[in-house]
Amino acid sequence: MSCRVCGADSVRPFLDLGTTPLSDGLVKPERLDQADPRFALEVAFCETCKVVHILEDVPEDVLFPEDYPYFSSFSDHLLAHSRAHALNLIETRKLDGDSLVVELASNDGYLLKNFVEAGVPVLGIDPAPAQVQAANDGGVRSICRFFGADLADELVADGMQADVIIANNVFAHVPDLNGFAAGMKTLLAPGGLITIENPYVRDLIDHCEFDTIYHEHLYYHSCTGIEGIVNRAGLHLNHVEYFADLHGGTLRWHVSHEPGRSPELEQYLAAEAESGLDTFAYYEGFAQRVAQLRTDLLELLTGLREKGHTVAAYGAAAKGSTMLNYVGLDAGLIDFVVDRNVHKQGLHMPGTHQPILGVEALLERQPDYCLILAWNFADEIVKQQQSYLDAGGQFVVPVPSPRVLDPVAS
Ligand code: DWN
Ligand code: ZN
Repeated sequence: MSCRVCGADSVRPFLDLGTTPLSDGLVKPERLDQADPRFALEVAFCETCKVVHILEDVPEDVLFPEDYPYFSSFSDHLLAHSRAHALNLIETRKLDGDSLVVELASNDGYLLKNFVEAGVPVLGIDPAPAQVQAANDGGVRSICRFFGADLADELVADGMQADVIIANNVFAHVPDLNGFAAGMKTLLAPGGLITIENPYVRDLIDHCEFDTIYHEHLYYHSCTGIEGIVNRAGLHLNHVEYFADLHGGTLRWHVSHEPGRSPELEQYLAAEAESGLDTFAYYEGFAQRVAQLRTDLLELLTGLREKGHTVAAYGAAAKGSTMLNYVGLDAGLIDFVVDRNVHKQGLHMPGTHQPILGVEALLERQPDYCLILAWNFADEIVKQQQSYLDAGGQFVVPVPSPRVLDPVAS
């Protein structure tokens, strides 16, 4: 089987999550009686370029349809993280009215708005129409396109070159990563900086975050893998930062036209070689651990139901769909899901079809237990839901191992 990144015939599957519905394919009420489209979801490791990726190719227009439901601005923590990044770039890169910041997968302008407020020209690029509309309505100049080598050539031909390119949570989503990286090389001005942010594959494996595997996420990245991809495009990986509290563990890679590795990056690369993250052995036992988590979570929730307790869930997250479908948490176990994103309310979870309600339903219906599907924001969510806890509700977190949160410690 040849690798989608480097073309080598050295791809070894290590986890099969079965045929699953698309994680952001939330179901409209009028379509509940129809079967949800399902696709194989199998993950593999390439022994040549060290990139972890899924084997199935779902067409981009199916993955990111007109009504793609994910809007970045529904997490305060993510907004704060993004603002800190923008303000740091403005200062360290000495950005001003003559600069240009381009964000690839800019969503609803959640991050670029910080540059606009500082008078720094921006361009957002995102394929989701509603998110691009929301960004433009908010004063963040955005275009509705998939980024790649062709669009980069168009932008440069129009006289654009970016002093900063930001690519957050998109380097996992792009089928043609090499073309995407080549486009970055073309678009980046001399002396410019690219920052790429994605969850760290080490944390996915170490903390059993298997639910972050879904069809939108074609790739699961390490420093070793990223360096190979950017080098292939004539770019250089220079530095890396780690954020433990974002999406279950996120790295921010710094890339430019110039070679040179920071001590932090040298440490990460050495640690990946030391731990064997760049070998198949690191991934071999993962499937068994995922199967064990499924057993444990099913036992925990079934046990609660058998005692007559009611159970709901918080966060109609893409990862939540993988969790519900792989573990088999159907509507008989989880009654409903609540979510702050108004674009998701009124729809149903893919495959298991629980209704997605506004967060107020948690207090109105006061389920005994609530499984946090958006566990990566558990702190933010629990803090908000003190009234639910005060009324006797309890939260369950599924990873790294299923457990009921101590209401007092929450
Ligand atoms: O790459 C991606 C990651 C970064 O974000 C995209 N494929 C889509 C998305 O994946 P996700 O849907 O798993 O992301 P979230 O942001 O973990 O989903 C959180 C869900 O929880 C959202 O639907 C919003 C909701 N939420 C909420 O209802 N109340 C979130 C917070 C913080 C809250 O307080
Ligand atoms: Zn490869």
